[in-house]
Amino acid sequence: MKKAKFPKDFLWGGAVAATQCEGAWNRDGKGETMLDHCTTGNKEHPRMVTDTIDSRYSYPTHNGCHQYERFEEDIALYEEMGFKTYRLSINWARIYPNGDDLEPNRAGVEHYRKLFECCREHGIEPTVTMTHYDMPWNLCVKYGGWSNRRVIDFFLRYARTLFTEYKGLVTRWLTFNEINFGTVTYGEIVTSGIIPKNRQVVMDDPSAAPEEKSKRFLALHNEFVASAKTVQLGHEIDPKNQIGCMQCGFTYYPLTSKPEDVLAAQHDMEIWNYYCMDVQCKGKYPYWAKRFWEDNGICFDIPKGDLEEIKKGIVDFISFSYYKSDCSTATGSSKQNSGTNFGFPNPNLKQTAWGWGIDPQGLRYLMNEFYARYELPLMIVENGIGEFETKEADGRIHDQNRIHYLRDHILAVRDAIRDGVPVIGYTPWSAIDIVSAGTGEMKKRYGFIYVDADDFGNGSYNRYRKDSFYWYQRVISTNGEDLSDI
Ligand code: BGP
Repeated sequence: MKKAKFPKDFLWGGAVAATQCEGAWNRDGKGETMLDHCTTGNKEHPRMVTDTIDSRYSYPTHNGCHQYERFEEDIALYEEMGFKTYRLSINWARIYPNGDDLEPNRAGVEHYRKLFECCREHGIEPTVTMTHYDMPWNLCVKYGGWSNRRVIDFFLRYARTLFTEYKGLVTRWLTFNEINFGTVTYGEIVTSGIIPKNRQVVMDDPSAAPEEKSKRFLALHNEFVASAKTVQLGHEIDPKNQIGCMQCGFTYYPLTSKPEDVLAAQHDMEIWNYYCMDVQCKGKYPYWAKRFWEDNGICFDIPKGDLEEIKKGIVDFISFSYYKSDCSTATGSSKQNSGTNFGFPNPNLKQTAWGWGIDPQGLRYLMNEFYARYELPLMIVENGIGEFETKEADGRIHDQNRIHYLRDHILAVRDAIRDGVPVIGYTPWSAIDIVSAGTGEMKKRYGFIYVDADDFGNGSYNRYRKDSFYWYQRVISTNGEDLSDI
């Protein structure tokens, strides 16, 4: 195996999101969020959004993996693995329970202070997402989520609180998790906080009317303005702050060499990746946006001054998630189902149990695309494989597939570094088993640490080191040089 070329200060770590790991959904003054109203689903049945918390259903975020109360134990395990950084998120509704409150909830503020201090004490630098699928429910119901411009000011109040309270403790921030999901129904719900008319959390609803799409793209526009103002505010409060965008990285290949399939792939790359990245990384909408809006009947106003704000708030770096690649075709319809599935499956790739095409080279391809286009440093803040796993009688978990998946993707990152792409760090999804965002299942496991819990909140929630825990420990201690099996 060739020598790794990871920089000395490379940030190895792991990632989670508050709504998926914390639990304690109604403790210490926390408000309800959109995800707190999403039921457990699976790959055949989409999650549902219910108006009230209905005892007939289970709501996986209400339990997460109990990290709210067990964070000290988890962070000690991360230190044992050698994490340099922990990518986690603050739950917006712990700080501003209704989103439009004038004063923050002190218990929420103090909880995260303890959490960040604990990370620092264990030699781990926090990388913090400001919002990861946690729009306060009140903002969804009362204001229509991000489709209402007033939410920009509520978010800025929240951002100011975070930058001020955690000054010195946190300097690496991500604004909106996977903002680009906002171009389809899934993100319209989980990121933009728009309650779906049929109450189903699906990837994309082909029956969406132009007015609904217009609302969706207006919501995204408001998020862009909020993101740009947040970047400016963060720099003003502490010039040491580094603020990144966070994209779901989509690699699309043409299904065939037919020119119309090549154009379809280009179009998918544009919409899924560059619509948002151009705004956040170049400070302007892509040149093809007008035609895209026209062709799809999308119409919304851009108030005076917004485009100037957007220009002033270019991010410092690009962070992104990467799990899979898909194909595009001008003729076939794409495969969409309950979970986070999209695109046309690539016949050349093996798929995970949830139907995601495993493609390490797609990561290298994407990293080169992103860097060529924006010339900003990259951080891979999510990458991993969801698997069914069982704990053996001796307490061991043999997750060989995860080890192979991560090894091949780390090799792809190393290749991209050798290509000349500057990379800050790599935080696989997920540091520990947590509930899936797409399907709400606990049994779709991603972690280095096994959590004894099922989809419905049963179990001891005790932690067990998987084989990948020991493997990743060695990867980090050799700075990516030793990737061999254990
Ligand atoms: C990303 C989200 C994460 C995470 C991950 C895996 O899109 O940012 O929150 O959940 O995907 O997806 P899933 O949980 O649906 O398997």
